[in-house]
Amino acid sequence: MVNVRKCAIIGCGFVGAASAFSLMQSGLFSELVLIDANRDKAEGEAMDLSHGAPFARPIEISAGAYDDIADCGLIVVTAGANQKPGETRLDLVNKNVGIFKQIIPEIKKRQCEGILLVVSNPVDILTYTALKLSGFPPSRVIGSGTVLDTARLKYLLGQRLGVDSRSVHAYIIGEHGDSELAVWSSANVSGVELYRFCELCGHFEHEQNMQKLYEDVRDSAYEIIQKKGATYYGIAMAVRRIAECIMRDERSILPVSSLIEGYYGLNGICMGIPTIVGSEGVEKVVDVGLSGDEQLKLLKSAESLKKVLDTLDL
Ligand code: 6V0
Repeated sequence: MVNVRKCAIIGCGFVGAASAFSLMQSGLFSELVLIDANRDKAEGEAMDLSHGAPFARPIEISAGAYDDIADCGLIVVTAGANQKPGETRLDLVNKNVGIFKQIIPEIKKRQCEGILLVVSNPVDILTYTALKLSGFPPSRVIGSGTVLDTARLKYLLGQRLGVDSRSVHAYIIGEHGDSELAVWSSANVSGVELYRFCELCGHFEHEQNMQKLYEDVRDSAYEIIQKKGATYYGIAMAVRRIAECIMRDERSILPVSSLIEGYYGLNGICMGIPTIVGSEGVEKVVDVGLSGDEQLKLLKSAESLKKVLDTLDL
């Protein structure tokens, strides 16, 4: 039996703890179980968060073990090494696939019927790893994909154009990493084609400006890591948003990472593509319409992921 009001977070470092904090405030769950290889860390975070419970909706937060996840509606995996200054996400692959080889079989053993949300990096490779090792159906294995990158893009565009970032509709898709791409061809501000809206705001050098924005989005994690050592608040908000879509069966479209089959000829990889997300997890991958150039960039992004997947023994 799945308890949709119960969530487990595996990995209680910066990202796990910040995600627990955002989920606690979301009111989506009445039970939050924190699991970490370092039990003290999980216990400390559970205590600290619990002391905020009187300011939130009723919620029980505890440090737990794998047996506690059997009935969880959502299992969020944030365990694993993070990037150090100068490291790419793909540099983390061997370390974190090794960690997933410990964690995912433990989840599989509990025959859990909830949804698995992978956040650890490289998130697309680890979503695929979790899918293979868990035996879960593809709809129940979701990676955070380019949800955070897309939020960064919306934020920067909103700032530049002086509009609420929620009125900006644009996606970053592909690998959550260096080969990701911006889908400018369908980008718009509440229905007004993006470049036209830019012109209304007095911005005309579209190609140059959009390239700079894209690079700022792509490289923002490097900059944050350089300045403060890790990124965690933005992703914690993204985790909350994905959890909301699932637990409330919102069927919102988010660029999560999931198994891609037959999308612009791509098969057998996981990466961030706009997807309808609801109570069953991945409901449908959506073709937002890509220009020829965007299709080429997507294929390149997929190739770089495929190359890494081919080196793994799953
Ligand atoms: P961190 O602060 O080092 O925390 C990692 C935690 O994982 C630690 O508490 C470890 O004890 C724990 N851990 C390690 N091995 C295991 C194991 N076998 N079982 C249980 N727990 C274990 O890292 P941080 O929290 O900063 O980052 C976690 C992961 O999130 C990294 O891979 C980041 O790269 C990734 N991020 C993903 C983002 C995304 O958009 N998907 C964004 C930011 C970070």
